[in-house]
Amino acid sequence: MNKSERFEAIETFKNAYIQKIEEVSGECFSEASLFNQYEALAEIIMEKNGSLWAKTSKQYDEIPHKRVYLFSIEFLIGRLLKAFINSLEIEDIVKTAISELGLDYETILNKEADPGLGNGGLGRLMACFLESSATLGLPFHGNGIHYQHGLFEQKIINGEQVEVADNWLRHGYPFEIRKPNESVIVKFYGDIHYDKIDGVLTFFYENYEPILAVPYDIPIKGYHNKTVNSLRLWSAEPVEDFDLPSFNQGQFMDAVRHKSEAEAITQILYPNDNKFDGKLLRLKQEYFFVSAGLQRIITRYKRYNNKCLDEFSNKICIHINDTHPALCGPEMMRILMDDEGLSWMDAWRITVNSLTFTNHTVLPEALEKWPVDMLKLLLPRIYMIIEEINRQFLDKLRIKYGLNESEIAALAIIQDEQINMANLAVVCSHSVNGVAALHSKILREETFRGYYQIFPERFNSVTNGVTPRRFLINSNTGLRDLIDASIGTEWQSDLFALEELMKYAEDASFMEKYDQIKLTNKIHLADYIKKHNPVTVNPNSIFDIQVKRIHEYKRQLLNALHILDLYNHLKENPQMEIVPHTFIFAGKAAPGYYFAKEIIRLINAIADLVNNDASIKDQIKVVFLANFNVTLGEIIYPAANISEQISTAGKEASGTGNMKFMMNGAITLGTMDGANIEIHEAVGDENIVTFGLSSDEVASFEKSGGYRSFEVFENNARIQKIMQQLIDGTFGNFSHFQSIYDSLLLYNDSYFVLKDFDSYANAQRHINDLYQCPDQWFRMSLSNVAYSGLFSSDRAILDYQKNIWKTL
Ligand code: CRA
Repeated sequence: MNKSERFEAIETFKNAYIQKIEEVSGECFSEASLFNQYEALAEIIMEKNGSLWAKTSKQYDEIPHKRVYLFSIEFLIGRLLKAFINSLEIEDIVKTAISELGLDYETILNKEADPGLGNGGLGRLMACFLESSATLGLPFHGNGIHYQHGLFEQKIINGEQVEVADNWLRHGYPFEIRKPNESVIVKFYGDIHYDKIDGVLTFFYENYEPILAVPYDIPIKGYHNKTVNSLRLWSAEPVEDFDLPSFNQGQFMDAVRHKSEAEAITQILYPNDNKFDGKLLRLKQEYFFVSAGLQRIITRYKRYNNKCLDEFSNKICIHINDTHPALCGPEMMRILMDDEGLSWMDAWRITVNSLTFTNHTVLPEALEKWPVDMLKLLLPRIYMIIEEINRQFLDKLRIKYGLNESEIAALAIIQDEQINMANLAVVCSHSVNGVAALHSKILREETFRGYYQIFPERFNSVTNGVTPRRFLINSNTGLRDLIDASIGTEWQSDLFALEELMKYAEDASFMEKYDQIKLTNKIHLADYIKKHNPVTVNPNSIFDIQVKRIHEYKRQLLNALHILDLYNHLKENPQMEIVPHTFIFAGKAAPGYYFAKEIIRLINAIADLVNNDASIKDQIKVVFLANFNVTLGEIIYPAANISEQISTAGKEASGTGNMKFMMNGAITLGTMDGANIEIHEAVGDENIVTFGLSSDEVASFEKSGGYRSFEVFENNARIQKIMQQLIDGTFGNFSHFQSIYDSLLLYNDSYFVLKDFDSYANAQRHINDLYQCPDQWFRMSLSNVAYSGLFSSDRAILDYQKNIWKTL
């Protein structure tokens, strides 16, 4: 764009914007509120998306490629306005126009709600996958739930987590389009009768409760291209708003009861990460979006394929994201047989050939197992189908594979009057994958060992990835501009090209600019901290950051106890000097997870103690930032020096925060777990700091009933001191941490916190030394950026295409 074209574009935008502000507010431009300014900008951008959206759908219909539908109970998409503006390549025009109108671009963007329609890594991964697919121009759509309330907002009051309902739709959401004419009915409860009609067994489903599923579509815009895909979220509504007969009989409460019961299904996201809690309403949610999504996909497919389903699995792939949508198997069977009249055999062939499944966890407490009675009552026809899938599968194990009864029992879908959803998903899909190399190995050798023996060809592995657009290009603009100026812009769509940065590893002027950018990002985060917490942090200190859900296996406790130990050290050695450290935490605990909440309380108690003790001369500061979400992450990742990835080895399937930090030049301090192992391989031993037990060591301790934490305690005076401090009034007379103390000592420390303590403390000391060699530190940091190509979700999507969906 030359100078006069640019000028023209800015003027045109200004006029359109002024007009739009007046349209949305009914006020003249100067009177309109900040929210009106945001609404108007969102509308203009949605109009631009809209025409590309329509064109993309038309193109997909004309040149029919295999389509992939990603079924997931969570999609954590983050704010969209800035991402849209950047992907449309109009940021410069919009920013300049807005500032020339005397308004503030960033403040306007901050009016957008951050839709919290997911708990953590799993939901955010799906959002990255959607963005990458659109950027790669692939027909790939999401299918999920339109939660009225997303993940709770976290407040920290007196050091404790307090949950506040999230009402992201309060002021409306400008990026969704409601499509009532594409609604479908989902049926719950009722009775099944069957009859032979003309020799064919036919099922009748009666007395069911119909719920209306209404889709809301959100555009997923590709970066710097014209592709716009869809994320379809289903909302539950009553088939009829109001039960008029009850109302007429004066039963006013009954008349509205049906409405609120229906709406309850999509009212709220369950706030658990990596934990199954077995509630009936959750089962309703799972079936609801599975059934609505599949019905619509099959109807649409028939419309474009002469009503014939033979080729369905060559043209459609339904991807089951963890087990929450595992009812896709039986539901697809139901639709194909009961609604479409196919035989069991034909329906089964199409179902298995269409479905693929990703497992995201091996934690036993996360594995979904629904009681048979609950499923039978809520979904009687689906239960019948699961029973039959199970019966046929077990017969096959007996006859074809010659397994004995105990081997068969281990692979059954129905076990101890429960439906094992992971087993159901494996049996109904033609591909099963883990999300990092170690995790996939554990799936093959442990979790799904028996399945791997009979279906080795079904097993795959795809290491997770994150989108560099959201987590580097749009959120670390300083680094983006430096990279662009140094190696061109190709890396933005091929992240492997970042390797070229290594040619600057010895370049002093590059290093100076690079370090300056990190400092600017740290100042930005320090300002945020100052606004939200009663502490001032030093931007020249090491920013050592752990942000993720609070979970015992992620071991925020190890980090916190080490800080307490470091503090003790400084107190005992007043002459000692370390590189100043700022330890930053953020993350939500599930509301019912008492222990995780205690960990938050402990971190805040340590922060109080350390931050207010002048004797340690500001050498360490501790910060817990409230309400971690995608938006806050975008401020945090670019500012990190150290990325804490310290889970008990074998427990973190992959991790994705580790990748976001790495891309922004943070050095991983991690265990050999999940994708840390691949990060280690990518950057080399000298550019990462690892510590702790290996997953094999953890597993072997676990097999022999754990290790003896008390022995570690007895032989380590430093550990004795910090343990004592948990219960001796160090944090105030009424502030004890007995449950933490007990879990580490009485209950044998199931997550190996004390066992790994020394190794972690050594790793921390090593970091302290490394930071004092600026050249080396710079090379380590740059290597992390340069070798992050493997961790782009573009690469992950290409792997899925090639090895799993077979769409390449
Ligand atoms: N909690 C894993 O624990 C992984 C993500 C995405 C998780 C993470 O290690 O990076 O999935 N598992 O694959 C999960 O949600 C139900 O299981 C997660 O986010």
